[in-house]
Amino acid sequence: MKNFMLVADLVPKLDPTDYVGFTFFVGCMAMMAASAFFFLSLSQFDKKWRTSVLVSGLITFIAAVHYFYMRDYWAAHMESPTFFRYVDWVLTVPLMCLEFYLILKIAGAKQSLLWRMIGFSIIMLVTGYFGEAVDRDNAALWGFISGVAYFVIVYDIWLGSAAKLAKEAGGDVLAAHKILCWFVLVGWSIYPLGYMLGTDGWYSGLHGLNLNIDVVYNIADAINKIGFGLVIYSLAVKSSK
Ligand SMILES: *C/C=C(C)/C=C/C=C(C)/C=C/C1=C(C)CCCC1(C)C
Repeated sequence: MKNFMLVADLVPKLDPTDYVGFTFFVGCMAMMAASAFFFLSLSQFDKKWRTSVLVSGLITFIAAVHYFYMRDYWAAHMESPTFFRYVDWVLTVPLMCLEFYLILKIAGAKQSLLWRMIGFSIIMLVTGYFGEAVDRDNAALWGFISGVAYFVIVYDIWLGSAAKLAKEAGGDVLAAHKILCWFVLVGWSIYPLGYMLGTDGWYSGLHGLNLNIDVVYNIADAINKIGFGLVIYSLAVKSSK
C-alpha cells in the first residue's frame, strides 16, 4: 500500500475539466500517431524523398517527447512549461527550415539558404524566449525583434531566393512550396498571437477572452507540425509514382 501511494504521488492527476491539460494530452497522441505514420510510410518512397519524410517524422517525434513532459509538467504545477516549449521549438523549427531546403535542392538550393533560414529562426525564438521568460518587462521589444526575424523568413520563402528556386523547380515542388509558404505565413502567425496573450501590454485588458496561451500554442503546434509534415508526405507520394 505504501508503495502504491508513492507511485500515485509521482503521477500527477489530470483533472478531466482542465481543458488546457486536455490539449496537452491530445497533443501527445497526435504527435505520436503522426510520427508512426511518417516513419512507417518511408519504404514506399523513392530514395530522394525519404529524407524529407523522415524529417517530418522527426519533427513530430521530438514534439511528442516534449508533449509527454509538458503534459505532466502542467498537471503537476499548473503553469506554462515555457522553457521546454522553447527547447522543442529550437529543435523543430530549424528542421522545418531543412524541409524547405531539401525540397528545393532539386533546383540547386545552396546551403547558405539553409543556414540563413536557421539563423533567423533561432534569433526569432531566442528573442521570443527572452520576452516571455527572462525580461517580461520588455516583452513588446523582444516580441518586435522576434517578429522582424520572422518576417525575414517569410520574405525569403515568398519573394526571396527560396521563391525563385521553387519557380525553377516548377511542378509538384512549386505547388508544395506554395502550401508550405502559407503554413509559415498563416500557421506560424498564431504563435505571436499566443505570445501577446501571455505577456502584458497588448490585449490583456480584454476580459472575458478566456483563452490560455498554452491552448493557443498547442493548437498551432498540431497544425504546423502535423499539417506541414503531411504536405511533404503528399509531395513524396506524387513524386514517387
Ligand atoms: C513547431 C513549432 C513552431 C512552428 C513554432 C513556431 C514559432 C514561432 C513562429 C514563434 C514566433 C514568435 C514571434 C514571431 C514573435 C513573438 C515571439 C514568438 C517566439 C512567439
